[in-house]
Formats: sequence, C-alpha cells, structure tokens
Amino acid sequence: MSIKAAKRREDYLPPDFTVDHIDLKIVLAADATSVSAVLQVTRIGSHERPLCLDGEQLTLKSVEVDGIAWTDYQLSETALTINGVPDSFVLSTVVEIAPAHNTSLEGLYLSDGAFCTQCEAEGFRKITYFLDRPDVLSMYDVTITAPQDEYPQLLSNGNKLASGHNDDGTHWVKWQDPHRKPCYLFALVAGDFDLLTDEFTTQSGRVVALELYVDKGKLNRGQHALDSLKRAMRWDEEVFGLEYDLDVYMIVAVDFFNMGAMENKGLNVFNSKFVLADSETATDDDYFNIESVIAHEYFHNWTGNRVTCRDWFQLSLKEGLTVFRDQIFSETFNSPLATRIKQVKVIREHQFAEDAGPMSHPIRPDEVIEMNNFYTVTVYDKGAEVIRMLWTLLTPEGFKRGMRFYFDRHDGQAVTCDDFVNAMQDANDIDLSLFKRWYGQSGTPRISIAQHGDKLTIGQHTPATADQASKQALLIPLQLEMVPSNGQGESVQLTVALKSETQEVLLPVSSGNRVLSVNSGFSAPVIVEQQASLAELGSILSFAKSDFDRWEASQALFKQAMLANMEGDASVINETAQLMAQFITAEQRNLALLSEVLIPPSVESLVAGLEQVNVDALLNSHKAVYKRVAIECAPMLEKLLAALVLRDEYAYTPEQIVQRKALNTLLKLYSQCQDTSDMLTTLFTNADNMTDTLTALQAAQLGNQSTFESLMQQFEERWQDDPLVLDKWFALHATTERPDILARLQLLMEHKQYTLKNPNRIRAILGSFAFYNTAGLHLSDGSGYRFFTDHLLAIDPVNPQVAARIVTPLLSWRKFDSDRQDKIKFHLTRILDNPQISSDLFEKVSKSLA
Ligand code: 0A1
Ligand code: ZN
Repeated sequence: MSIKAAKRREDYLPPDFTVDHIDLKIVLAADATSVSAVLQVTRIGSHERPLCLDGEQLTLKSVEVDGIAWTDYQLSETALTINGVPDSFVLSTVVEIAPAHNTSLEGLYLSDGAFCTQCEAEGFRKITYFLDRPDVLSMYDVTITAPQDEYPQLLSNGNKLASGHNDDGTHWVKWQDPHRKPCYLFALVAGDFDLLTDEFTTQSGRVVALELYVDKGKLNRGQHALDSLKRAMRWDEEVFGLEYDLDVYMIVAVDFFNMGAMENKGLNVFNSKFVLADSETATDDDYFNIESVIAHEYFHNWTGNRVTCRDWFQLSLKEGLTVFRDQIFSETFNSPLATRIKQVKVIREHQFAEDAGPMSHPIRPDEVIEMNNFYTVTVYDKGAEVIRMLWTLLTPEGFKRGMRFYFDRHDGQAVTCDDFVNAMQDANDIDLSLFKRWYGQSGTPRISIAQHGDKLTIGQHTPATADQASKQALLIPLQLEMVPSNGQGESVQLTVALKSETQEVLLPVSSGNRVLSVNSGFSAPVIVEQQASLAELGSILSFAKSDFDRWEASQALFKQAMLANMEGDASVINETAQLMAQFITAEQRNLALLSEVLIPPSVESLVAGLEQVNVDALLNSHKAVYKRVAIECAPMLEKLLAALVLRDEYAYTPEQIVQRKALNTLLKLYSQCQDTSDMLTTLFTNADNMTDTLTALQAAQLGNQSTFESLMQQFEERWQDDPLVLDKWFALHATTERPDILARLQLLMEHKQYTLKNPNRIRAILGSFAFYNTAGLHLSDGSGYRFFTDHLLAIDPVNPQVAARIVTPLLSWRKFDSDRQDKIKFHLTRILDNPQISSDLFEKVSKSLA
C-alpha cells in the first residue's frame, strides 16, 4: 500500500469540470460487478487541463467520449486522466469491481450476503471513475440489475421509476433522484430483507412512505426505530420548519458497517446496532442511541444533503450542526440532565484527550492525510459544542432565524463553515468574526478566576497543541451560577461573553455567602482551572439550582478525593464520603439526580484530564474512593435498593428509565461494600429486560468474580446465536480487570461469533479493551501492548478504518511512566515499520511518534 500525500485546506481549488448528470447501470455479482457510467461533463472556466477522475481498485473496460472510443488517457492506481476533451461532452466508462473481496467496507461491498455501499468520505471512487469531491453536485439515474431470487429488493436514492425482469433470472429497478447531490450521498442496497412500513404526512401535506429494511426475522425489533423517525420528522418541522423532500424515506440495517449510520439521500444505511431493539435484547441506552442516530441521519437531509460541504475540511459544517440538532432533539424527548451529562462525558473523556494528544486538530482541520481519520470527537462533538455556544449567544430565536437565512441563501450549494457563521451573523446583525476562531484553533481553553470581593478577573488561555504553537483569545460564553453557600436565598445566574485574555466582571449581587459554579451547564468546552474547596463543592452539590452543576460538583469531589488519596491524603476521601452520604439522605426521592451523582468519573476520564499518570496508583485510588463512599452510604443504599427492586413489566418510559438507572448506579456502589451475590443472581434470573440483566452483570463485574463468571456463562448460553446481543458480553469480558485478561481475550477471539471482518465484533472486544480496560492495556510487563498491537497489525489490511480508530489509546503514550513509554513506543514503531501499513494507521502513528 502506498501512503497518501497530505492535503491542506488552504490549497483548495474549485473543480476544473463538473458533472451535471450521471446515468449508472450496475449489474451486480459478488466477484465481478459491472458498472457503466454515462457522465454529462462540463468544463468550468477557460482552461485546457485534462479531465482527471478519481478511481481506485477498478478494472477499466472501456472509455468513450461522445460515443467514440477514446484512447488518449492515462491510468494510474488512483486516477483516470482523459486528455483532449471538449468543453461539454458525454463520457462513458465501463469498469468491473469485486464486492466480495472488499473488506474495507468502503465502496460497494457485501454484508452478510446483501450488497451495500458506503461512499462517504471518498468511497465512490471505488465504484466508478468520477470527480469524487463534495462540491460536484449531479443528478442521478441508477439502474440496478441482480438475480431476482437472491436479491429481490434493489434500492437506490430517490424515486423508483421503473422495474422489469430479464430472461436469465435477473431483474432490474431504475431509480431517479430529483435532487442534485455530491457522490458521497449515493447509495445502493440489494438483498432479501424483511420490510416494516409506515407513513408520514408532512406539514404541507406530502405523504411520505417510510420503509425500514431489516434482516429476515428481525421485524419485531424495528418499531422503535420507525417511531423515532416519525418523532424526528415532526420535530424538525416544528422547531426549524424543515420538511422532508421526497416521497419515500428508506432505512436499511446491515451488520457490517464501519460507523453508526449514513445519511445517503432518501436511503440511509445503518449499522444494525442503531436500528434493532426490543426489551429483551436492548438496554435503555440502546433505545436512546437508536433514537438519536435515527434523528441524526434524518436531520442530515437538510444539514448536509440540501446544503453540503464544499470540501472535507468543512466536515463540521454538517456534522457539528447535525450533532447539535440531534442533541437538542434528544434533550426534548429524554431527561435533559441525563442527556447533557452523556454529551459532556464524551467531551471530557475523549475530546479533551484528542486536543491534548498528537492528533489534535481544530473542528475545521487544516491538514489531512486520510479523511476517514477526521470523523472525530473534535469535528463532531466539539463541533456541536461550538454550535451550542452560538445558540447561547444568539438565543434560540436568533439561532433559528440564522438557520432560515442559511437555507434561503445556500440551499442546493456546497459551502464552508465560514458561510454558515456568516449566515448566522447576517441574520442577527451581530459581528461574529471573533467567534470564527473556534473553527481554526485547536486545543482546550483554560479558564482562571480570581475573585476580589464582588469583582472577578477571568482569564482565558489555550496551551499549545501538537498542531499549533500559538493561540489566540476566543469568544467564550461563560455561564456562572452564584450558589448560596448554606442554601439560604436564591441562586443567581449570569452569562459573561469573554473576548480577551483577561476580563473584569462585576458580580450582579453580593458574593458574600455565595459560591461560584463556573461554566454552569458546560456552557463552553473549556477546562476551569480554579480548584473549588471541598466545602464549596459541597454547597454546589447541595444547593445549586442547576442539577447539571450539582453533578459537576460530585465529579469534582470524586476526582479530588482520588487524586488526594494517591498522594496519601485520606482526609479528602473521608470528607467526600460524608458529603455523598449527606447528599443521598437529603435527596433520597430524587432518583434521577442520585443515579448520576453516585457514578464516579471513569478511570479513563481521569487519565484524559491528567498530564502525567501513575496508572497503578490511579487504579487503586479509584477503587479505594469508590469503596469508601459505598461504606459511608451503605445504610441508605440498602433502604433505597429495597424499594427499587420490584417493578412493573418493562416499558421504555421516563419513570421506568430513571428507576432502572438508579438500580444500576446504587447496586454497583452497594456491591463495593456488601456481598450482593444473591441479589444479583435474583435480578439476573428475574429480569424481563436487557437493562436489568446488564445491571446484574456490571455490578458483579466490579468485584464479585464467581457470580460474574456464572452469570456470564448463562448469558452466553442464552445469546450465543445473536451476535449483536453477544457484543455486550464480549465487551463486559474485555473490560474486566483480571490478571489473565489477555488469555481471556484470546478465548473470546476464538468464539464462533468472532470475526475480524465485522467491525462491531472488533470494537466489542479489542476496542472496549483498549479504551476501557486501562489496567489490562497497561499491564506493567507490556504484554497488553504487545497483544493489542499484534491484533491491530492483523486488522489493518482487512479494515484500516477500524484499526486506525481503536489505536487511539496508545497515541497518548507520553503521559505514562518512562518504562511504559518505552514499551508503547516500541510497539508503535512496530506498526510504523510495517511496509504494508495503511494511510489511516500511518497518519496517526507517525504523528504520535513525531
Ligand atoms: N456521515 C455519517 C457518518 C459516517 C462517516 C463516514 C463513514 O464511512 C467512512 C460512514 C458514516 C454520520 O455522521 O452519521
Ligand atoms: Zn453525521
């Protein structure tokens, strides 16, 4: 494999040609699919340059220009360059491809016998020669031919125009998409699925057929996805006035998929994990995720498809915005507290780590080797936080006005992040030039607060990152809550727009007897440097108006206790435990808050927040604090648990979700200080739903080895033939702290359901291990690194995207002790020395070692 050259954002040039229309005729066969493409090509501007089309892993059969066989072209591994073409012409090519051999799951491939495509970011070039870039927008006619028996359903974007049968047992369907689109939104699916249908009438009266295609026999697991889709369609009309624009909306669930899902126009392809759910097999979290991914892909129809990206550096234009839209949708239909906490955990645990590591990049990156490496928590989740700050600064009404203006101005275009901010600015008559820096600057700003009476001096500063040495001040909407320290009186909330390195703020009320909760509600993706005292955190925990801030205080308390305990200071631990015990007594009726507050920050989020990590001490301290809090809270836990265990038949309702979450949190904590084997076994045996089943397993995993083993065995017997469910079992094993974890992983990889070809299996075992088994990955003899690296090297040639995604935890090797640093470096070098290394792994590993 040859490594791709880096591309820079500043080198963007508009295309030399555009393709107004493409007529694709695809005759499907696993080993030799024929793709005939007829392109109406127009030269842009006046130049003499040849037409240079992208193409990879294609066998070229013929080239014609205006119906005449053409020989004046050059062919390379990545391009077809056609010389001497007129200004406007019809180009016809025929290529052959081999979907059965496509393990990268990019382009056209087979997923369990069904053909499907994944073209974002640059997969269309593995289907036909084309201008594979998002600023070339074309109309599509697509005719698919395949054997009728094996592939009764032949799907593509848009509307079905015609269909027919051939004498050789094949049939064909012709599709036409009435909307211009970039090729990354092209999709094709052919297979034999079960079909769930419904209907949605838009606000202007268009009747839209909804079609959900799932594996045979899985129809009863599709209803939640379909209901979620209808909710999302209605919500987008009500909140943003955005209506669906085709007569049919299709979703296909496939088992082999590199990501969560894909927003292809009118034909979404989903990882089955984000479609299939019933109470027996899916947890409340799965239900939540399905709703949010279904909404996300639906929302892309406007933010991404109708207005798309000019180039891939602008990815956050569609992703940051669409994640934000799915976040506020989820906050509407679920607990806003639990939803916001989930979002902030992703930022703390993963995005801050990315910002501080070798792959640091702004939400609009400047340089990319492999685009697939930039579907990151920075582009997506920090991108969404940036949009959320606009929502705060402009107010929801101003933001919605900006959105309307954006669509009026840019519908049908391929645009940039600057175009988006300009639309927001022009619609609101506000200067957002300073705000634009968020798009170009990487790193996590640090906020410092110095208080002198009722005056605050607030400082901001962003440390240098791997990709950028110097940083500028940003426009940061920082929310503060002035919490009464003894609970007497009202909280006062204020938002300060920080614009420079330091800023003075006069507090609106006297600061006497009040404690400041800074970055209230996580109003900006920043780190607050100021260390609140235990007493102050106790006040925020008890009395803040914002439940989110109360949760933040609990996390800060846990963190301080864990760090202090590492230094041998036991007083913080005791005080924290007492504060938690007081809290649980005072808030015993507030299960929603209790079930969040009593979850300590994960080891991994602590690692992400530290510059230097003593792994062994951190792991010990984490356990010690958790246990100490459990002991202090035990009597209350016992009482609360007794009231929680009996419940009605499973329903995915807000009341029940809170109860199951509380059961999970409290039982895990209680199991730290009591033998809960009988309780866990009873819960496991009687559970009528996957959420409670997993609660029993997770609580046992944290300390009750023999119960864990026996329940896990029963789980495997029950679910061995259902890989999607078994992934939970794989992940539980892979995240268990045990000395023989590597032997256990090896066994898992010999399981009949494990295959290197399915990304969900790899993520469940190796991904979970690398991201969430800090003890196992960092075993002091380095065997965790060796094991993991051996498997990465095996995965890379099969599916480089997946290999490059799970290598991430090794990249931050600089924070560990010198012995571990040497060992990790040794294995990263082993990866880099592999002559067959993919561009995906190369980009990440070489940056990490630089
Ligand atoms: N656009 C999709 C995510 C996606 C990105 C890349 C893929 O293959 C490399 C697949 C899906 C989304 O945001 O949902
Ligand atoms: Zn997306």
